[in-house]
Order: sequence, then C-alpha cells, then structure tokens
Amino acid sequence: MRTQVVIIGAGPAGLLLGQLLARAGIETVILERASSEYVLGRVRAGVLEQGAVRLLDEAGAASRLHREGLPHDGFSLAFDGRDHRIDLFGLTGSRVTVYGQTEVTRDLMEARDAIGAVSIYEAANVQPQDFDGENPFVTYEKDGVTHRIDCDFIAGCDGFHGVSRKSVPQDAIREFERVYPFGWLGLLAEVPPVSHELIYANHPRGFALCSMRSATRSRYYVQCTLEDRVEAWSDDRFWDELRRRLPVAHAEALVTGPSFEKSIAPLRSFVAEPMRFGRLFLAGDAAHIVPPTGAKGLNLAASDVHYLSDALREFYTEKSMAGIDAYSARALARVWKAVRFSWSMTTMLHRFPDGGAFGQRIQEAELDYLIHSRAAATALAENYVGLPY
Ligand code: RFL
Ligand code: PHB
Repeated sequence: MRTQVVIIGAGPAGLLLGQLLARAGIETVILERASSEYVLGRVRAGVLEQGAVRLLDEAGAASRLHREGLPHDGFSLAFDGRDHRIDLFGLTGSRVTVYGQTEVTRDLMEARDAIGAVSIYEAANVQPQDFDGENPFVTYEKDGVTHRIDCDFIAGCDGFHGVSRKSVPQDAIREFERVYPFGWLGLLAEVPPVSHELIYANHPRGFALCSMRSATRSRYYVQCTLEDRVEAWSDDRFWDELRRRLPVAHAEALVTGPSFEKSIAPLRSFVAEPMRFGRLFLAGDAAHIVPPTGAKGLNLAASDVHYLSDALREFYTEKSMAGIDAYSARALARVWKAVRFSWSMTTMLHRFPDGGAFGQRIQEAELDYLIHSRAAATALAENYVGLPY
C-alpha cells in the first residue's frame, strides 16, 4: 500500500491531523494500536482553548461542540476557605469551552468515517522505518499478517508511550523531565456540577478540582499520593475528601452519587527535542507531557497539529520545505510556554510532601498577589485561555 502521510495513533492529535490534511487534499492512513471502543473509553481532558475550537471547525468536526460545549468566562481559585474568581473574559476578551476529550475524539472519528479515509485499528507492532531518507515506510501486523505502507512522511501522534519517539536514535534526541511527587484521583458521576464554573482548590489536605462534562455530569479530582490505589477509594471516601478541601458553601452544596469512572493519573512534565527527525514528526503527547493542572495537554496537541498540517500543505502545494524545516522550532516555542505555565499552576496549587513551611508561605504569597494584582491575574488568564497561534 502507498499513501502520502502515515499517521501513527488515533488520539485527538492523529485524528485532527488526518482531517486537516484531508481538507487540503492530502491522503493519510491512520494506524492505531487499540480498538476504537478502547480509545473512546479513555476519560481525559475537558477544557478547550479557542484555538483548538477553531481547528475543530476547520476540520469540519465542531457542529456538536457548538451545540453542547459549555463556554466558560472564568474559573475560581479556592483557598483560605474562600472563592476568588479569575475573570478570563474580562481580563483577556477570550474564553474556554468545556467539552470532553472523548466527545472530541468521537466527532473526529465520525468526520473521518464520513470522508471514507482509511483508519486501521488494532494494528500491532507498528514500526516507522527509513525516515532518515526520502522513502520512509511503516510496517505493522494485523490478524497475524505483516503489512507495509510506503509514504512521503510519518506523523508520530502515538502518545507518551508510543513507538515513534522510541524509534529515534538516542543521540539524536534530548529529553527534559520533571516527575511530581503526587497524582490525581479523578471521578466521573451523573450529578449536577457543584458550580457552573471550574474550581481549583488549594487546601492543607491537598489540591482539588471541580470540573464537569455537562449540566448533569461532573468530573472531580483530588490530589493523592503515588502509592494510592483506586481500590482503596470508595465513592464515599472520595466525596468526604473532596468536601473537606472545598470552601464550606461548596461542600454543603455538593451533590454526590455513584461514580461510573475512577482513575489515578501521575503528574509529569516532559519535553523531547527536536520534534522532527528527517521525515518523521512527533506531535502531541508523543513529544511532550504536561501535568493537567493548566488544562494544556490536548490544546498543545492541537497547536502542534496546526503547525504540522500547515507545513505539509505548503510542501504539497508549493513544493516548499520551509514549513517542514521550521516545524520543530515553531511548535517547541509554544510547547515550552505551556510547560512553564502548567508547572507554575501545579506548584502554586498542590501540597508538596517536601515543600516545608517556606514552600507554604511562597504559595500563600503568590495566591495573595494573584487576587490583588490585575497584572498577575491577567498573566494567569492569558495563559489559561491559550497563547495565540
Ligand atoms: P493520546 O490521546 O495519548 O493518543 C495517542 C494514541 O496513539 C495510540 N498508540 C499507538 N498506536 C499505534 N502504535 C503504537 N505503538 C501506539 N502507541 C500508542 C494510543 O492507543 C492512542 O490512541 O495522545 P494525543 O493524541 O497526543 O492527545 C493528547 C491528549 O490526550 C492529552 O494531552 C490530554 O488528555 C491531557 N489532558 C488534558 N489536556 C487538556 O488540554 N485539557 C485538560 O483539561 C486535560 N485534562 C489530561 C487531563 C490528561 C489526563 N490524563 C489521564 C493523562 C486530565 C487527565 C486526568
Ligand atoms: C477536566 O475536566 O477533566 C479537567 C479540567 C481542567 C483541568 C484538568 C482537567 O485543568
């Protein structure tokens, strides 16, 4: 088989890239290790920047998002027993949209099916090959048979644990990493959200986040230890812990109910440089990971895909390598700003086991500064709604 671009991974990065390239008349094949049901079953991000919404529009996959997505003009920082609103729209003229990653993925899968583009799910042992030269190809196994797809380019959109980054020789890549000494325990329940906006809480017992998927479905998180196991967290224990970490008015208003998803995610910052190796590109979580505190992971996948689809369109329509040569530097400039922001939100809001009394006072000073300085609040808001691209 031959195609123009092989995309490894059918997460939001791979699917969005496939749609944007299809709109430019560029043919792709997507190879995904898991089944489509498995991909749709992963509960992850919930907050979209306007740039990501614009790209989903361009991809022809945003009509349900416009109907069902929840526009949010602000969020709350809760500490010291009180709520402090960050007025995103008032400070920046921009807002975010709350719409689950699962729904984004579903919409993109349907858009891809509608144009009849090829996606191969349950593709085992996917291997990008010969991307140093002019004639790269990808091999994979399906139902016990080995296949080969020749192509012009390979897009590694296969997430943090994917094969693409691992296929690059070690001396060609540099990795930067920070692992945080805690995780997030997340829960989904069919109950109305405690507030119509998100609440990020800094509390002596640890961080908590109140988010949502709709007017009837809530997504909550509490900071947990790296040793914690989901099985040790009954719903009752989770709801009790969440209540303790919220201002009293929210704790009293919290509607609880049985969870239908509960999972623990460790927190990590990670960047691989560069993001292009000959004819292999990395995009999204394959190249970088941010802790979820700034709600940036999915949005960074979208901006990478914007730069990459532009570069490939330029190559095919203008026979120019300029965008391809610039891809890694353009993407990384935005990535590092989001990595910095996610690290600073994480540092400001969590209890660090080794933070000590000094760390505690620094957090308090930062939060106090934020709520009393319009400049500081604007800087936070500008990063949260997303830097331009
Ligand atoms: P994905 O979604 O991991 O998709 C990669 C796909 O590649 C497949 N794959 C392979 N396919 C073929 N061969 C192989 N060898 C393969 N290895 C892997 C995988 O099966 C998968 O389908 O990466 P992508 O597309 O780059 O998308 C990134 C986002 O998923 C991620 O950044 C966000 O979910 C992060 N994130 C958040 N981002 C936001 O922008 N806003 C948020 O509010 C937000 N909240 C979150 C989050 C992530 C979380 N967790 C669990 C990590 C909240 C949480 C709790
Ligand atoms: C979510 O709704 O899952 C969510 C929202 C905001 C974050 C992280 C996750 O910062």
